[in-house]
Amino acid sequence: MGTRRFTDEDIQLDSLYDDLADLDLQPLWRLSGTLTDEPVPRTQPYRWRARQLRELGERAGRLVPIDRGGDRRVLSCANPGLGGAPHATSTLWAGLQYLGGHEYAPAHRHTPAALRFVFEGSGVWTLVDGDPIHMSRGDLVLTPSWTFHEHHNTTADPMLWLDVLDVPVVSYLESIFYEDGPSEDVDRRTAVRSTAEQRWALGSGLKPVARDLPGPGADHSPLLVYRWSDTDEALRALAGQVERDVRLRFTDPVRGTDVMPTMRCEMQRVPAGRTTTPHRQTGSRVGAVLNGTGTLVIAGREFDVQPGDVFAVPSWSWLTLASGTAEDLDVFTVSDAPIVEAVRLYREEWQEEQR
Ligand code: 1HN
Repeated sequence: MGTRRFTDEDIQLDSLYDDLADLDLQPLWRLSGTLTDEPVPRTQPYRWRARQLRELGERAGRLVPIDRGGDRRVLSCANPGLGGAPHATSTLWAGLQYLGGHEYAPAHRHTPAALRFVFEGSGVWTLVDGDPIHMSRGDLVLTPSWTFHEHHNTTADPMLWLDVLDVPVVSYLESIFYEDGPSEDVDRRTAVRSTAEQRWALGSGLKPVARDLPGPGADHSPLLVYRWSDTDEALRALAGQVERDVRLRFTDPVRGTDVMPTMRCEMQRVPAGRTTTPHRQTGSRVGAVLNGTGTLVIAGREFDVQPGDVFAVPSWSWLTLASGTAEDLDVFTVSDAPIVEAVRLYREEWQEEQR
């Protein structure tokens, strides 16, 4: 397919457009929509329901084996604004992974970075470059760019988690690399506590200073898992000190930066019966509800939410979260903010007058 052919009633101009098209050139003076007053995202506000994700995950579990080639049983969230791409937003891939009892997903690595946020179950270990990390509900597990990772379920119960990757960005940059693990054999090691936690989850602002321990490495947080019990405790501690909602950012324990160069992870708690101040930021986000029910308003569209729901927030779209009256609403979000900040395009705004 050639480039777009512009036309004009003026014969000479029309002939110019013809020649331009032949040479794959386009006249800027006829191109509109390149520079908009504000971002006009293709990503649509959207919500995938937990009940449907779980039911379909289970069905896939019965029908689709995990083999080399397929490798992972993931239902990818395809935002209807993105022309059929299996992307949740313009920059983020999100999907529900279903690993049945005693199943395993073999080792591989790729340049897109990934993270897991656990919805259900507690029988899976993810090995990240050989370090066995136990996963349970509410945990955040990192598999940074180019780290080998594999999952194995030691129990008879299925496990479900949300995968979020920076695939759309790495793909856009035409920088995807992939490699199978060194062995077809599954590494079924487990550990009570990962090596990463033993070294880097010392708490109280402490970090190890030892010549014979490897340093943290520059590319991502050396801590590869953030436990729900710690997140919950921190949310509780802060809840009494703020007026409305509490938001925590997951950070590299050594540098205080985002957990990975491309993705920012946060957990927000909206106390029962409260509504957050409308907020918007450049760059897109994927969210997941861990606890509670409520209503989200994304760019004027309203979505009721339940635990396990996944949603997409387009760039520069107002987002308001309202919790139900019975329970606090806990929402995990992933954004592309580290990239947007790195290229100095980050803007955010609160709609204070709605207080
Ligand atoms: C991947 O490697 C995993 O390792 C999950 O669990 C989801 C989605 C796109 C590309 C690679 C995994 C993925 C993925």
